Amino acid sequence: MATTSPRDPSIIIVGAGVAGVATAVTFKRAGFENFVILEKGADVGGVWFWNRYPGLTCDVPSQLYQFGFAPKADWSRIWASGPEIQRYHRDVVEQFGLAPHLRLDSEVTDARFDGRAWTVGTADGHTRTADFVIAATGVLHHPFIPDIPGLDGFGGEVVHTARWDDAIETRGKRVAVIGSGSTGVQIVSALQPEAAKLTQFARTPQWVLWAPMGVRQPRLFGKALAAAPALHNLLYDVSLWASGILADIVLRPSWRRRLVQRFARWSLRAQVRDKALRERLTPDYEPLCKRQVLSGTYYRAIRADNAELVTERIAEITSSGIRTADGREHPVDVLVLATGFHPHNYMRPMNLRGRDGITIDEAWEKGPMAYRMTAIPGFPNLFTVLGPNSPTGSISLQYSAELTARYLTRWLERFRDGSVDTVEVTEEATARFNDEVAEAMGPTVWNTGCNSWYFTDNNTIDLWPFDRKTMTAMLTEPDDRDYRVTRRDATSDQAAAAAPAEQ
Ligand code: NA7
Repeated sequence: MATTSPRDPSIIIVGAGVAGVATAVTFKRAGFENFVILEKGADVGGVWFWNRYPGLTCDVPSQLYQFGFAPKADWSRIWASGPEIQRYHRDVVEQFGLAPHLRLDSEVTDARFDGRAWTVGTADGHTRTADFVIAATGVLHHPFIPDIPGLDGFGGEVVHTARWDDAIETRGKRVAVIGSGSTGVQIVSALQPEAAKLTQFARTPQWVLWAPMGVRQPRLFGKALAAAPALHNLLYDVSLWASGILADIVLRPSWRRRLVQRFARWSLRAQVRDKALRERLTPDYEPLCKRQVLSGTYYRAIRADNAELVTERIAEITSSGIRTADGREHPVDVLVLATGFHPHNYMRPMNLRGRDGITIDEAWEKGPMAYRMTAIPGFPNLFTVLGPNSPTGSISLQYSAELTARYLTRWLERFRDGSVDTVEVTEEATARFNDEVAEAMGPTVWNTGCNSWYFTDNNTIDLWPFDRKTMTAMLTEPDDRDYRVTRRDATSDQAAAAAPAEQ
């Protein structure tokens, strides 16, 4: 741990996934080293640590799904596998010297602001204090277990994809997969070839855009990028720019959107000739409305002789299988829940108490909200990275996390130079930002009449409805008018000089 000056802000970063690692490296590079990263898992990587199901692949090309500060030339595939991405996070932690800051198996259970600093407790009974808390707790990390009658009494193996157990044998077994999102599609493709029978229970069909997800990145290409870092940086910048086209497609109706939607319809028509099956695979909403699923193998898998698509509603789970509403029994040995997550929990169920004891549940009574994804009224010196309204459906998450972290260093700098002790976003600025978000959501494809995990219980869409340029403009320099800043007088400054984060 680096030595600290009296005004060196002590920081607790919660989470060592994409957001936490981006934040830690950004802070370190900006000269803030007095931080500790608390991670509840046994390793870094966040979703890439927790998710290990067969077939796990990132649906963003690897040359874009990486940190701007840590370009990786030698990805083995154009769309990297989960394990390779997790290894990448471990390598980045190593490369940027984050290991001494990292506390694994440290789940934060509560955090309380006392008017001056934060006290953060972990499940192992440890308590730490810090000037700032950064909640980099991610979005898709609390598995959603459906409330289906009889689930508890099932006699075979049950596993949620986000808690995969390598000991589970699916080869030669009758496997049922519930769910048809990205995960359901990937795991059906992976398990079908060796299962005795693969039955997928799809409550809502999804558009599946054809993409050659298994294609390898040519070795020579990786070598060329490694040999020419300038070229590699250029490729990254071009990829970021090109991803702006995707943002434009989802944000506004245009011929570009229609073209992609036609491609989605073609993907189904071209790969599923059987009219009856095609009909059951055809969604009744626009392509791109839900999180778009990509696959080059799914339709082949579900057409296979040992596969069956069941669109009938599940009535109950029995001790030996699944009974659908039409009274049919589907015998099952292994039941796979590809049923997604509670995506709007963020740092909850952490017991988070801000100014005057306000809890995060009280602050988020009307759903999770944060000014520009990062600041919450009532919670001074606490910021989220990839918090509410993060661009999970449009802009690079790594770009967004790094940008947000750099923005936060502005406050850390002002804390260090003594011009700020506590900083809290105002209610007005947050409400204004939320109004802008609500208005901008209007023409987005997410708002065209489907039910997706993007929607909160309050029927708002928890995504970023602006382009990358707007995001960059919003998160470059804090606007003082949107914040309430306090500064203790010089005497108390000296008395209460920031304590380094307890290790
Ligand atoms: P998703 O996209 O939230 O998909 C969950 C799936 O589970 C979806 O098909 C749901 O059907 C289905 N589901 C949930 N509850 C039930 C019940 N009770 N009965 C039947 N089916 C159910 O999660 P994923 O893990 O696939 O993907 C999450 C993200 O990870 C993905 O978007 C990428 O960003 C990466 P529904 O559509 O609600 O009818």
